[in-house]
Amino acid sequence: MSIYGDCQQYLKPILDQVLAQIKQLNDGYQQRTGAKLYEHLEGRVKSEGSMVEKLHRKGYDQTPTAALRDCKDAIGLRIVTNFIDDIYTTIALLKAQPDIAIVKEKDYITHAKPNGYRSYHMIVEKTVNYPDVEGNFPGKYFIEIQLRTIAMDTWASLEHEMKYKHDIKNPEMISKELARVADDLASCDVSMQTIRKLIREDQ
Ligand code: 0O2
Repeated sequence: MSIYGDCQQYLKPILDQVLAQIKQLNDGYQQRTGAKLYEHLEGRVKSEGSMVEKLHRKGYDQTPTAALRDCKDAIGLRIVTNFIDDIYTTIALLKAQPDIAIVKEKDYITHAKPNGYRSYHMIVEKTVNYPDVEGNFPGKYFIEIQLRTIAMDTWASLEHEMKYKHDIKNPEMISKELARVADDLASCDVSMQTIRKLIREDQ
């Protein structure tokens, strides 16, 4: 029996639908402006094992309702952009989608985490032509969307890898260095955006 119960069968199709929807937004934007919204887009359904572990860690019941309603990242997307501006343009386009409601937003770009982590997180609720765990039809499913630049993504990947290495000799120094690099990368993101603005003003 899946931790997602009968809804397990719908998670991958919903992920595929939302990926296609965002690709379509990008196509439309590209046709209008000649520029792309994002560099790449990826998504996953949280594995059964990770969901069971997360429910345990958060003190939730081991039930499909807890996995799909208390935890809101069974379906997750990451949108990686070239420039900071593109993140906010993408957010505005997502907010205009009639089948997507915004549930929660966290702007770790304006307010970076103390360790240097930067990213924009959204929990959205998408209405779909499948039943949901509460028996509604059309159903509603939460999706976690993380938006970040390539620089932020590179940093987060390295930092994530570090978290699972327990044999690091000088963890404080490494954390300090990671935070310094996060600030340097953030400053590069701002410079790159300024350069793009200057190029566009010239044209
Ligand atoms: P995975 O395997 O990436 O899905 P939540 O834990 O989601 O219930 P919370 O604490 O509000 O709720 O989460 P938040 O702050 O929105 O962050 C959720 C996800 O963002 C994490 O997922 C990471 O993917 C990413 N993230 C947040 N903070 C950091 C950080 O400091 N470094 C890195 N590398 N990634 C971060 P999970 O839960 O780790 O699981």
